[in-house]
Amino acid sequence: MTSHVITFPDDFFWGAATSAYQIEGAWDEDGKGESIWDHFCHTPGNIEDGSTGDVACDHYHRWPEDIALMKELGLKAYRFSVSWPRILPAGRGKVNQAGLDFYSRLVDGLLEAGIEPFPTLYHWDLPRSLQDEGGWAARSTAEAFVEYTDVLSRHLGDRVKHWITHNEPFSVAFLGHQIGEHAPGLKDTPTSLKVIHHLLLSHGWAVPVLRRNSPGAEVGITLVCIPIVLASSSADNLRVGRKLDGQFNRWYLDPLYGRHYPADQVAEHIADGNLPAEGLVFVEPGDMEAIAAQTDFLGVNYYTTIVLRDEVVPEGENQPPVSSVSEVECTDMGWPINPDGLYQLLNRLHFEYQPGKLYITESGASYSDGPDKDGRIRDQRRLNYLRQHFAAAQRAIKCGVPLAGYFVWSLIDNFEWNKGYAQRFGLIWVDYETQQRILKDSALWYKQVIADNGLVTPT
Ligand code: IFM
Repeated sequence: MTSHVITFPDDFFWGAATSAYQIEGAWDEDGKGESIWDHFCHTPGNIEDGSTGDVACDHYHRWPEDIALMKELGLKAYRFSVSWPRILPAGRGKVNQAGLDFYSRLVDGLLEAGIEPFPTLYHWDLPRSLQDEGGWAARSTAEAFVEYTDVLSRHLGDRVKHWITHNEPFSVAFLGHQIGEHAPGLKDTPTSLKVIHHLLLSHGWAVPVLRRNSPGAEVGITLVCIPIVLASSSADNLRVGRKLDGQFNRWYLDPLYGRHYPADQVAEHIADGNLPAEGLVFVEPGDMEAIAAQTDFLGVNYYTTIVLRDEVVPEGENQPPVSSVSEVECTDMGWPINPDGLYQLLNRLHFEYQPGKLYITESGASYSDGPDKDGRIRDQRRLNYLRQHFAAAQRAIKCGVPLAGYFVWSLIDNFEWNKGYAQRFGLIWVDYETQQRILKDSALWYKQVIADNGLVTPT
């Protein structure tokens, strides 16, 4: 096999990503309010290994060490999220200065290290008191989000140049409100449709606030996109593929890019009894225009694709309409690996929706490889995953896709939501007993990729 060197644009943001609840710990320190994830994890039976994010990676206390590790890797950018209940413990009203100070120090520390901060405002840890008032199913939560955005961006807006409003509204709606695996643990599709609308609305309302408080900054939103790959063009495949693409992707992309919610999906939801015959009754005048606020970039989280094969289960048989793809290699999450899916996705987003810029705000793989006897972590499978996905991203850039950065999920091993600590996505190993961090082989390789602004890939 031959190999060749591929390179990236000069100003490409090589980064890594985390989120507040997954790494910070200090769940009730310095005036922080309770979040829905604190509550969810403290309720027995919700997390597979019975763990919580109470301590997690103790990043709240160890952030200087973590920034030093980022610097050692040569990261150009770091994506993290801000814990809303650290800033506004009750969701709105009284501001917790200690929370603002924490993120202020973090941002200053990153800038001193030459690392561009990419904060996400909402990565799932809603203040619990807002959930008590209805959570994202209530329009008032979208209003509270704007207040939170204003407080935070007035404080950090002079230094932050890239803002992400939300992380993966799909996961909030689907995992948290349709199948109940994530906080707040609801199983109600009609509610989840309201939740999505209020998440998107709060994004749209937050955009002008960020522009006002952080002049010249880029503003965007992050979606998890799950391409549907059709193994044949049979009528069943096309119909089911279109439906899944509607549920996972178009329901979010279309309104954000001014196309309203997709009509075929609205009709399906009415037919399924998830919406009344009148349709989207929670949409008020002006909402769709607000949601379609002009943004500077689209953040894309990419992990896997869904492959539909011919033997797809017909609708109405009460089974998921997806056949298994056992011959495809999977990560420890059981997610099939498909680098070409990333290439196809980036092209699709560019040609169909034309965002000004794209960032891959998450992409990575869970593998449990730990230290060998010599202390080294030989996570060759993660390294292969990243190599293949970086190459796919570079092919997309060569096709004209305005991809401006790539954030590996995740900087360090962390709390993987309802799976607890068993799943490890980190470039850096965390020993949860001692909080020791060790760079895995993939991290050392990534360091070289960043230094070279490129890599060697098999042809
Ligand atoms: O850990 C999560 C992250 O919080 C959101 N995107 C997917 C990751 C892996 O499941």
